[in-house]
Amino acid sequence: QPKTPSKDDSEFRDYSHSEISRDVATIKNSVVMHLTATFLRTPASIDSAHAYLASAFSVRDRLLQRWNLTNEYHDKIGAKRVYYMSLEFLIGRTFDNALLALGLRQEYSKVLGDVGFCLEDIIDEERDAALGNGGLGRLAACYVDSMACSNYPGWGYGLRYKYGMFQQQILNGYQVEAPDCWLDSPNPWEFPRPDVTYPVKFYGHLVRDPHSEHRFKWESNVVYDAMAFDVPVPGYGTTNVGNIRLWSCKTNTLFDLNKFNSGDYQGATGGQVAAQILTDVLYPNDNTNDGKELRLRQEYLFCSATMQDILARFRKTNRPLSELPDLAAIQLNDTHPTLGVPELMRILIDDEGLSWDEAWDITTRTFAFTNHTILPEAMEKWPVPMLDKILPRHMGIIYDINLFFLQKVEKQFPGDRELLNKISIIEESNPQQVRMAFLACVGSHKVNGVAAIHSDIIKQTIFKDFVRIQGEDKFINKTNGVSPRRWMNECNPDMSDLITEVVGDRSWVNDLTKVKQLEGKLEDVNFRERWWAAKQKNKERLAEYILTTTGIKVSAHALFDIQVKRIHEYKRQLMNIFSVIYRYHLLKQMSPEQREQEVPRVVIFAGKAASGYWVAKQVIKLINSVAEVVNSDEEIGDVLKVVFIPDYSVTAAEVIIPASDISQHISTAGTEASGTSNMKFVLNGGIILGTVDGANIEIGEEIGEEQIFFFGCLAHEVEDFRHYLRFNQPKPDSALQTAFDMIQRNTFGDAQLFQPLIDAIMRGGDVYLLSVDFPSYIEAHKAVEEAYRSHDEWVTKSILSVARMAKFSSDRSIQEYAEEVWNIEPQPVLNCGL
Ligand code: RUG
Repeated sequence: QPKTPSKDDSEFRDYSHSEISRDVATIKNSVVMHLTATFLRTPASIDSAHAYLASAFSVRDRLLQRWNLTNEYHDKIGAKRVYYMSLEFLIGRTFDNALLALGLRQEYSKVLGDVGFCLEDIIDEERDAALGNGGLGRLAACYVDSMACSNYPGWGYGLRYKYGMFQQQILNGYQVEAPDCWLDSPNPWEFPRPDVTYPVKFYGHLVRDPHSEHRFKWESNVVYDAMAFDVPVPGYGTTNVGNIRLWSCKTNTLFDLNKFNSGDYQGATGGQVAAQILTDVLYPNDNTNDGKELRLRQEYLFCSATMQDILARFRKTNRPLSELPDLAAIQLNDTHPTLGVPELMRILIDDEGLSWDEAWDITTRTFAFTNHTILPEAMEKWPVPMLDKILPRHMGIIYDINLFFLQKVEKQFPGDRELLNKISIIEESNPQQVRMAFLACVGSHKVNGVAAIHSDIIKQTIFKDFVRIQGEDKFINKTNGVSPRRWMNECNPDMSDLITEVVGDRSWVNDLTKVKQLEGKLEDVNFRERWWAAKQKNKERLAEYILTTTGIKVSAHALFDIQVKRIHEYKRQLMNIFSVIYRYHLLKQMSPEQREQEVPRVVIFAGKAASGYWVAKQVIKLINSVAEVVNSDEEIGDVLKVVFIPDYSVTAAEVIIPASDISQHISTAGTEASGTSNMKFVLNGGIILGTVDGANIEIGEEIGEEQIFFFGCLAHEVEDFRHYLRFNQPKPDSALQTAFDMIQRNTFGDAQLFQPLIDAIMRGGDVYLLSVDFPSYIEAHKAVEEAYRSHDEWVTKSILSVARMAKFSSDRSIQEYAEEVWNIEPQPVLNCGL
């Protein structure tokens, strides 16, 4: 047991509360100190990798001091905290973000410049923390950023995967996956907390408590230790620093010395290997659930450690457990952390001795749930036998939750057996399955979708009966948002400087409503030119990036037409590449003089396909095959270029997004819950070509529909089209037919490779309605071209769009969650007087 000081701690406290000096000399001193004392280098043997590490550690010192202060303060005032539980945090890089947040960019630039380094090169030494697949994980990272910047006491909870999102290489046009060993070099942005470790049990058997109907003792000798790593989240322009606590499976206690001593060396480490694998790998699935046992065990390790940690913090307040919801709000980011519900019930009943009703009341007042999709393949369901084997106590609790819920519904709607079947948490399939979305819904006091259309759809589909049973008020909308810090100020410095000039200072970074002032600059010719020049510079930066990553030379004067996101059938990259093929066909029909008149275009794709998703991988191959033919066609030259940028990541996005003229968000209506890159593109002065889906709709409402190129069928029409196509052959228009014909004539290599993609449309019912939307898609492309020709019209659209995008700051989303779901208040640490 560690000892506490016997004297007053003020002696140390004074030192810990005075800010570390921020002048260049002190910074230089601390960089050199880390270089020598942390990394055993001398200034004579410094390289850019160590310059980065030493600088990052010196910035970290400044952050950790504030981090401590923030947590100490929030503890002291007994602030209610929100805990954002997410199996994914797609953080990206932290160094530049932290420098900007602390206002120390210039100082570090000077310190590094003094030894001949350029800050931008040093920033490039950092590896992304890619602990997420796409939108869902990046949203979680934006949300903790907003909590910190808006001074909300909030923590993220997640897993510290040893291997993050895989690295994508393109070989012979195909995606090849390589492990992302991001922890191979020291990570300045995590802080190991061996003192914060919890045991997590698996398997075993139950012993009923003779004195209580609901209480059990769960006995098992399969116990793993989850150890915390804290990742500080810098708040821009505030002393508050947020935290993401990531769990890693600790293995050293599992080393079997007896086996080792008897010569069984493999057996000695067997337990360690089994434990280690739990937090080794991020499942690379976006919008799919592949039902693997290891994933279930990951989810439980995460939930159990998190619940134990939240309760440990709560216990320190000495308040009764019934007050937990007054000090803690837990948000479930999708169904992945839903086991937190039965885990909290288990602890409250079995360990704390509460009655079922007391425990259920606390649990449902604490949890809230965000749904991010209605795609059937993404819906998490766990086979009852699997859950029962791995987590026997939780299976029992889930049965009871279901039983009491169904009993209540039976009272409300007597005799409606069909209703009970439909809403039961246990699906009567063979084997039975636990429907995690229903468990999350029943265990939470609020359920939200992530854009207005999506929140409406879930109320009409998966949660329709729950709305009837539990009331309209429980089901709300919280439209997603993105952080203006990363997605404007950091990634687009020139545009940000222009906005700062108009606003008068950089305060818009924390209050995006101020960008409205840009509207006053619409008629200012000089401003418009500078706006365009900033975009042009971003395009040149991307052209350079394309050259280094793909070897393809593109003209920065062409229209940059970008679709970057996970490769998925519903996102319809296939429709995009079909339209590129058709464009290529048209260009080939033209005379050189006619081609001269065309708007030159670079069509840019990037995105990863889940490793087991064959169709998505064939789409990547098709894009690369088309690129190869088009890019080497001398007749076509710069009029059309096609690029697939490998290994899409947060850092790549920061280069790609600011450079767009047009970006495509073209999911079949009703399938993309929200989308968040659509927001990022518009916030960087790009125009959207999109369907009437997800957040595109609200973006259109905010910035004016004239600023968006909408096309395609509407969500309410989709079912009828699908129904028709189930029984009738699609009728591709001549443009789509032309694209099919070109593929089938082996224009892009062996047609056999791509025939299944065409078959999915022509014989597979065209589930994503490519044949339905293609004609209006081609028309929309023509409208884009016309608008782009009129330079003035385009610049107006671009400025107006940014000016009207305030709603899509994640600060707005977080404020809404704080007020309507979490009931928490901002608690700025500044002048806290600790
Ligand atoms: O597909 C959705 C996006 O539409 C959304 O913007 C994002 C954040 O809300 O979440 C994505 N998502 C949904 N990723 N995985 C899922 C289902 O697990």
